[in-house]
Amino acid sequence: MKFGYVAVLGLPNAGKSSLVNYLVGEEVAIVSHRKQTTRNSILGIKNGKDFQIVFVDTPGIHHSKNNLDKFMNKNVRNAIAGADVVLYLFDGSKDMGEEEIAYIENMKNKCENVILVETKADKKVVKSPFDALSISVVNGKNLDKLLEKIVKMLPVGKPLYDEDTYTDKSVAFLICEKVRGILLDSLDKEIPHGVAVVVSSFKEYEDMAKIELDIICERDQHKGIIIGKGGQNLKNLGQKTREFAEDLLGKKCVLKLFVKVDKDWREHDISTYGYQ
Ligand SMILES: Nc1nc2c(ncn2[C@@H]2O[C@H](COP(=O)(O)OP(=O)(O)OP(=O)(O)O)[C@@H](O)[C@H]2O)c(=O)[nH]1
Ligand SMILES: [Mg+2]
Repeated sequence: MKFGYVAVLGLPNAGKSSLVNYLVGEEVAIVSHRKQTTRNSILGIKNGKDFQIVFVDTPGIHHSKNNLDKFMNKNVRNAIAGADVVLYLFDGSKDMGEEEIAYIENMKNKCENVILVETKADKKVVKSPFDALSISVVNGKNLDKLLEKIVKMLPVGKPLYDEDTYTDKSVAFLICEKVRGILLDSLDKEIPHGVAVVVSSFKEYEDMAKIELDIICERDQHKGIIIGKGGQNLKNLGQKTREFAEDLLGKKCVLKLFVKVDKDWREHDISTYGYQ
């Protein structure tokens, strides 16, 4: 039996969460066309006949010209240190910047257990400066091969999680993230990045659940947009979220959404509103 941790790294929007969801077979992390969708490191667990892989989906690497090295020395080294295998993902559908080239070279020199992965092979138009495994979650290209490669590199070990577990995150977290994901895809740029979503009440019964969520945004105007004309946006959001929650819990859900304004929520302790 093989068991190990696989850190999934790359720039924002590289396709990290999409890959983890695909391999795990569940919506563990939200995906959007916007950069910096993922805010927390999220575990996605994949079970095979003779292996268990714990993927660590990370927030996109955010570097500026000046702090590249600093970043390299701190965050990534930490992430790499805890991992048996590191996947570095880069977007195969666009040209790679010099910074990223330097970054990858640096990483290749510093650790041996890196697999370079070129994403979005289905819309590849540019030649990559690195020899990498080219994958696509749209047409499934090379995903079996990637999995095989990972398993080969994992140490022998016992699984840590039982077979039914596919993430370390709570149901509440997954539902809150779903709301954020829908907002990221449907609203103007700045608004969803200024939104936090928490569960303020969660009551689960044998055959149904009652869930209340607070959507906290930074401005009155944003609240109006999230709610929409005649409450239409909020209604659509509620419907999609309810379907997701019902699917997740396998039972009927009654869902209520409340939009609140707190212009400094980032500075506050949002657990006063609820939890994830
Ligand atoms: N065509 C195509 N699009 C993809 C593929 N993989 C991911 N995408 C798209 O790329 C965008 C970013 O995907 P994410 O999985 O959210 O990227 P991420 O690396 O997790 O991004 P952050 O969380 O912001 O760091 C989304 O619009 C995805 O649908 C792929 O194989 N092919
Ligand atoms: Mg992500």
